[in-house]
Amino acid sequence: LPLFERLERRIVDGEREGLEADLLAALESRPALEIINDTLLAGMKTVGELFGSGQMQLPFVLASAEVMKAAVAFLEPHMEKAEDDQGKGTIVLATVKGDVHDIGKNLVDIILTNNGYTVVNLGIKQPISTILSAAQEHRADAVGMSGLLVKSTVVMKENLQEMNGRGVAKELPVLLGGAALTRSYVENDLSEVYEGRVDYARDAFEGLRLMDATMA
Ligand code: B1M
Repeated sequence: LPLFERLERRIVDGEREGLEADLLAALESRPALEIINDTLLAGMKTVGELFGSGQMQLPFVLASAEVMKAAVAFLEPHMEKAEDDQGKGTIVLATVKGDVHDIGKNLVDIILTNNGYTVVNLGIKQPISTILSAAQEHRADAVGMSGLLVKSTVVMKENLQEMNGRGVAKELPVLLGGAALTRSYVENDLSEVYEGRVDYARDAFEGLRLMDATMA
């Protein structure tokens, strides 16, 4: 297979051996971010489709996710950083309670960090109490929550209600993302619930644009 097709295939097949050599070769003709967006994420999309239609079993999905993570970790030092653009603000980022999916969240971390934000990445399965403690401790300017399961969309709603109850909504804008969310659910339903600002980001770049807008 040609290089980029082979790289995409590696994600689908969970094939780690020789990954770094292929990524190095890919970097000769494309920037790291483009490799992630156009090639690696295309592979993850196929994984999602195969899993969703019952053609791929969970251990293989896990293997694909591991290769994806290894590839992103390898590419990260090769990404462009906005050096003169530091100190734009602090965001606490987490995957919500009950949800282990973190590839998208970690991409958001990388994009925001490379563009001047301080990101406090709490990891997966984080209850709102932990998220809010971290926000307070780090004097965060915003909270970002990721979740890929349908039930995570309910958790996000409960989290926003909890934030209202604690009286922190006005000072903590919230950024939400993850495959189970829709723009209309966030912009209509959740905006009604939350007493502060809540935005939906389709991908990590929209997350960056929204953070820039929030901090402006
Ligand atoms: Co699971 N999984 N999974 N999974 N998994 C999904 C989400 C699923 C849609 C697959 C399917 O059925 N087609 C399905 C959910 C169905 C539903 O809820 N209705 C599902 C399921 C069912 C499950 C389990 C329940 C399976 C089981 O155990 N029987 C289980 C859940 C465990 C749990 O959470 N409690 C499970 C487990 C796993 C693995 C561990 C094997 C693995 C995750 C490994 C990991 O993350 N470390 C995994 C994977 C890999 C997937 C799919 C195939 C791929 C997810 C992914 O990484 N995509 C996924 C299929 C799919 O999403 N369609 C699936 C790439 C990633 C970059 O995309 O995270 O969406 P994503 O991020 C995007 C945007 O959404 C956005 O930016 C990114 C792009 O730039 N974004 C944000 C995300 N977060 C953001 C936050 C922001 C802003 C933007 O601001 C804060």
